[in-house]
Amino acid sequence: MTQDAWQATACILCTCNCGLKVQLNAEGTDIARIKGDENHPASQGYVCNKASRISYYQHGADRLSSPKRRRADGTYEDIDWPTAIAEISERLRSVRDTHGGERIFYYGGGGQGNHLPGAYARSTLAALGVRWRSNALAQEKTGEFWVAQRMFGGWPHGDFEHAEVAVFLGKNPWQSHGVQRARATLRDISKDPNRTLIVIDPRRTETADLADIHLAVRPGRDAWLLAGMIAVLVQEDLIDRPWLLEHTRGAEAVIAVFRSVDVQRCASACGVAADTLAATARCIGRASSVAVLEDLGVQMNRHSTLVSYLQRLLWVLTGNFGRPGTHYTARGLGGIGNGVERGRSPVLGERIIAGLVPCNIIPDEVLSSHPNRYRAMIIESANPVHSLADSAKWRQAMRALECSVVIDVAMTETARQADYVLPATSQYEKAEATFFNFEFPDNFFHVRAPLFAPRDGALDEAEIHYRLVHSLGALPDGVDASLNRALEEGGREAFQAQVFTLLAEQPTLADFAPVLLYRTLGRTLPEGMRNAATLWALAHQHALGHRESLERAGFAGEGMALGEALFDAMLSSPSGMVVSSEGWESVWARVPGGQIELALPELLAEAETLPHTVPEETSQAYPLLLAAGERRSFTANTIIRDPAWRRKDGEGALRMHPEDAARINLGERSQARVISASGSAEVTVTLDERMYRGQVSLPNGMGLSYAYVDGTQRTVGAAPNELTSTDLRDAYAGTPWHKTVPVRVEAM
Ligand SMILES: Nc1nc2c(c(=O)[nH]1)N[C@H]1C(S)=C(S)[C@@H](COP(=O)(O)OP(=O)(O)OC[C@H]3O[C@@H](n4cnc5c(=O)[nH]c(N)nc54)[C@H](O)[C@@H]3O)O[C@H]1N2
Ligand SMILES: Nc1nc2c(c(=O)[nH]1)N[C@H]1C(S)=C(S)[C@@H](COP(=O)(O)OP(=O)(O)OC[C@H]3O[C@@H](n4cnc5c(=O)[nH]c(N)nc54)[C@H](O)[C@@H]3O)O[C@H]1N2
Ligand code: SF4
Ligand SMILES: [Mo]
Repeated sequence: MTQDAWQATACILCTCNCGLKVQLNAEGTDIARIKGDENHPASQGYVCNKASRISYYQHGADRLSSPKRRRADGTYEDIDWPTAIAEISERLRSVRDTHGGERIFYYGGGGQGNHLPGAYARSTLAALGVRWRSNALAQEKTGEFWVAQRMFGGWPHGDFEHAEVAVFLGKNPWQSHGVQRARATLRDISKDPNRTLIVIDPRRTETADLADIHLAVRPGRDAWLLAGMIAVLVQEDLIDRPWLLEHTRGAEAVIAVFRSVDVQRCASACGVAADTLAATARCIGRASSVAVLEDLGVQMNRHSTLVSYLQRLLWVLTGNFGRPGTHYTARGLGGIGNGVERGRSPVLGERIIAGLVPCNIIPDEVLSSHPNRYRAMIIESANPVHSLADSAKWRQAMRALECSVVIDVAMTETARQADYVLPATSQYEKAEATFFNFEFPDNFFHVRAPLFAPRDGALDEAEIHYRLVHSLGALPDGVDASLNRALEEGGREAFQAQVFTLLAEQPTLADFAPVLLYRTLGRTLPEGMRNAATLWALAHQHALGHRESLERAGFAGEGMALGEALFDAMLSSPSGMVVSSEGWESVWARVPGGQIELALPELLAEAETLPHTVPEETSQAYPLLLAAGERRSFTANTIIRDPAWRRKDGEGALRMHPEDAARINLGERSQARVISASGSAEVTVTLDERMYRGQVSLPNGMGLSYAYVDGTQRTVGAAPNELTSTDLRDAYAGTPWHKTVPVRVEAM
């Protein structure tokens, strides 16, 4: 490919994964030009201000290029791959043989732009008998998943492109996206006199600037606001009774509760005037279509699971599901959003939702003396020491493990606590894809080809997991040889037949399919695409289960040929493609029994008592509430480590209302100390009259220790989880209350 040709890829800085077109420099070592990809089926040429900065990810000075082993003094030495794989598999095997594979924990598996590591890890976990795992979804979305699963049998999303009324609850899409082409969509709604944009957020955000109605809810009190709004709908009979009768179960129980909820009490608890609250409820009740999106402002907050339930009642009671402009469940290739509850965690006995241990309890389940504690950990494509509550406790937990392994592209805060660090190729050096595809009626998928040659010393996750599984002796002899022979002699058709024969003989081989596909089929894929081999199984699964939606998307083929056609299209659609196309009837077909369950007893009971309880979130020692981890124009979790990528707010200032600041004699750019019950951090203050009085905020993803090329190591900004606590968490899902951490701020 000539250097001035435009190559397709994607932005990896948030879940939207907007399609990009890039031109490389003459040497092919860096991106020279970058623009949105018009051919991408979802983003359609859209990008935000962050996309042009992805080179900072690719060229980070602390990228890894050799496996590393920790020395007794906490420094690291480079070791070669064979040594690393042999030692790691030996030590993990020893934990498994002595204490059982269930004592080995797996964390991560993907970030905002890459979900293939987790797919390959399945083989390693099977080889070791790993049972317990988690990832970032269990510190934000599991409560929502649990509620949605029980109500809808899946995770509904809003049709914001067509909704008359759009509601953003604890969500600032102007900065954080979460819907495709967010800024364009927000502007469209805002400009249209027939549509209404409602933002519920203590802060007057950039999104709130565009809103018709901004409810500046008191921090942590959304449950009261929503309960009050539902009560208005019920008490003024703005609910859709005929629709409820046909499409839901349990409406009577819900109506009975909210008939007696005191709106006035709810209003005073949440700090929104009763008439404003009621007018907003009426706006929702009278609209022809409503779509709602909740996010961290409520998910990382008090009563988060209850709020996930109440916000759904608001739009289900008014009939806003299963038709254009309302809500749908999507038919994507991945399984994100399945909120089935199964079992309890092994030490503290907390609820397991979506197969994930609540993030907030992981370090306690390591540091415990309980015989079922986790004794080893594999962490891949995640930085939990920085991203999960209570970094100090996490560091302690990491060092208490008998063996810990981090697979990452960079030397992260988590890597610095691990026994072994394994370097992965970057997302622009291998085939990658994510499963964050929630669009409807057309759902897309995007397999990206690499832009650059792999960095010396780093390996694709597929290869890392293959080597681990092989070294653990978990692959039965002759299996890859028989698959390779089938491929050579009879192509894909013979390969399929051999896969079925093998699976019929040994069903447990399914767990090793990812690494086996990589080692066999992967060799036949175009240069650079081997890391995508495991998608072959997914393509066939999708084709077998959803032939009709695939055919509507334009695919054809009898029997197994349909899956092959899909897989081939995945590898040869550089801008992504539509993998399912459906009508609204399929949304209803996915709701169990065709009826939405409205009465979730424990949450309904809590809603009933809510107006009679008014909590105290602050105290004399900690009079302010910290929103620990706000999305700003230059934050992207910890994906980019070089602080130079930020065009503004370089040090991640503490935002504070001028009146709160004046009370403790702080001015613009004052240096201050934020102190919580768990820790403290030094910050630069910025005065922001958009803030709610009493709430201060720090951005997410700051406070990374960055190794500059000149050999110095510096940290810019405050790491939010030095201040958070594992104990401040939701009663149902264990998700953290990061938006309302009690703190005090002192001048320095
Ligand atoms: N720029 C950028 N975009 C990102 C990311 C990033 O790092 N940077 N990360 C991505 C990820 S992983 C995620 S999960 C999403 C998160 O996306 P968002 O949830 O939109 O992000 P936040 O800014 O953390 O929180 C949203 C809002 O919650 C508000 N809030 C604080 N307290 C309360 C409260 O008590 N009630 C209510 N109703 N609101 C409250 C804050 O003022 C804030 O505006 O963003 C994604 N997009
Ligand atoms: N206090 C507080 N804490 C928060 C938040 C908050 O708002 N407040 N936000 C939370 C949210 S919503 C989320 S989603 C989490 C995110 O936190 P994490 O799930 O820990 O994810 P990231 O910070 O995105 O880190 C991703 C890691 O993957 C590595 N990586 C990048 N590309 C590759 C690759 O190709 N292969 C491999 N193996 N590794 C790669 C990066 O170097 C980085 O270390 O943070 C959470 N933490
Ligand atoms: S950060 Fe911006 S450009 Fe990148 S995927 Fe998200 S919305 Fe798209
Ligand atoms: Mo997230």
